[in-house]
Amino acid sequence: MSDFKGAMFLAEQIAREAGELILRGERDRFGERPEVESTKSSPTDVVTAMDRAVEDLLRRRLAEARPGDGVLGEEAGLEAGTTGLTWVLDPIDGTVNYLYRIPSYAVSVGLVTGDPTVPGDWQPVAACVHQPATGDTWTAASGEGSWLGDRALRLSPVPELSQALVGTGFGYRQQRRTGQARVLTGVLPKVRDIRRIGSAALDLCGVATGTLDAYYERGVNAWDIAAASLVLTEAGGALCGLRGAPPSPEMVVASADPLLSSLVELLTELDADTDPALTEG
Ligand code: LIP
Repeated sequence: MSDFKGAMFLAEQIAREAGELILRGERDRFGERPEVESTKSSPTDVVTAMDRAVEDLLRRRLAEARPGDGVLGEEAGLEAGTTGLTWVLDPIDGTVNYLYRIPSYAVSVGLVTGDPTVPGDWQPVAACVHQPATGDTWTAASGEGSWLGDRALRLSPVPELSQALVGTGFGYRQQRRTGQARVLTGVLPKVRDIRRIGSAALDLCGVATGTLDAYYERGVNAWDIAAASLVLTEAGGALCGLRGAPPSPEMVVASADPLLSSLVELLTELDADTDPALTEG
């Protein structure tokens, strides 16, 4: 077995264990909403106790299994390693869905080469995105393929822009959202429809699986996309930014050509990556 496939199986094992922890928490609360522990970039950008507990669990398991690797997690930041490989973790991608008990949230575990804090400098090599509420599990290993459960993924031919179902998302801050709403008014009349699923990882896995045709969003971080981007590229899709840039917090666009190029062209015309809220999350 290749090293990347071994890492993929580890990612799957710990993401599933994290999923069980989340579901146990749900059962123990008997349908009550989880408690918000703190907020980050805005009062609606929440952290729950479960975000922290899941990240702690993932970090513990990785320290046991692969002590030399670095770890970058949404909640606890970067711990540098010595192997040139870094695990990039989003313990619950789609935290607001989790808070409201909407099933569209996922545990995202990716392994990357390069520096995951620098857009364009990192490449995912192994990945698992696990959706605890449905049991869906996407896995991928570089050069080996991607899967939903045991079904190998391969993108179907993409429709033209006017027929495309496009996923997107919105940041947590008011100014960023004002810019995203402006861009949305330019995109919505040009596509079949828009979906706001609430988890960037599930959006990208949706494109890989064919439940979305494309996805774009401004303001996503490496932990939101590291694992799912490999699921998509191994299924034959691609991700990019605008104006030749790599995917970054400024913009991530995902699909396959020719739809990807059409959406990039439209978003570039709309200056979707250059509104004044550039640095806002
Ligand atoms: C969230 C995403 C969501 C996006 C938000 C945010 P979180 O991640 O995946 O789809 O629109 O901007 O980044 O905060 O739930 O981990």
